[in-house]
Amino acid sequence: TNQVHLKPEKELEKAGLLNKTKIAEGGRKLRKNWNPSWVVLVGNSLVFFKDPKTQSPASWKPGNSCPESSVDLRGAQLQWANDLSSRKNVFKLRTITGNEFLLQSETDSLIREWYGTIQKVIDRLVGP
Ligand code: I3P
Repeated sequence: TNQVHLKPEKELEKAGLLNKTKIAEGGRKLRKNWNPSWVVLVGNSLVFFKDPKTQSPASWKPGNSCPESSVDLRGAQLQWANDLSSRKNVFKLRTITGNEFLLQSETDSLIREWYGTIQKVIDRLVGP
């Protein structure tokens, strides 16, 4: 039958501003390009939006908030990565497809919260 599967309401876990750079795509190393990004943790995904402060006023129209990219956290790996940057408070997120991101904040407590919350979601997706 053509039954419609209604997804349960996705739980918004966390949202905030972090510095982000992608350092690998499918296992291939990329040149770093740090940018502020609105990061939203919702359901099984980490969704990145461009920092509104860096966008033109034209992009402020309601509903015009198309995510820049999104990451499936199933099978993803998280690790502190202060060795991969001259910045402080850096962790690396590696997806199952071999995409790697560094996320960073100047605020110690904030980055620890993000690390903990993302790790919790990754663990939940693995199951007991
Ligand atoms: C990179 C840029 C990055 C820096 C990176 C540099 O230079 O300065 O900010 O990473 O260091 O290579 P360019 O703009 O010329 O590409 P961090 O800020 O994270 O230290 P790296 O090569 O040691 O990663």
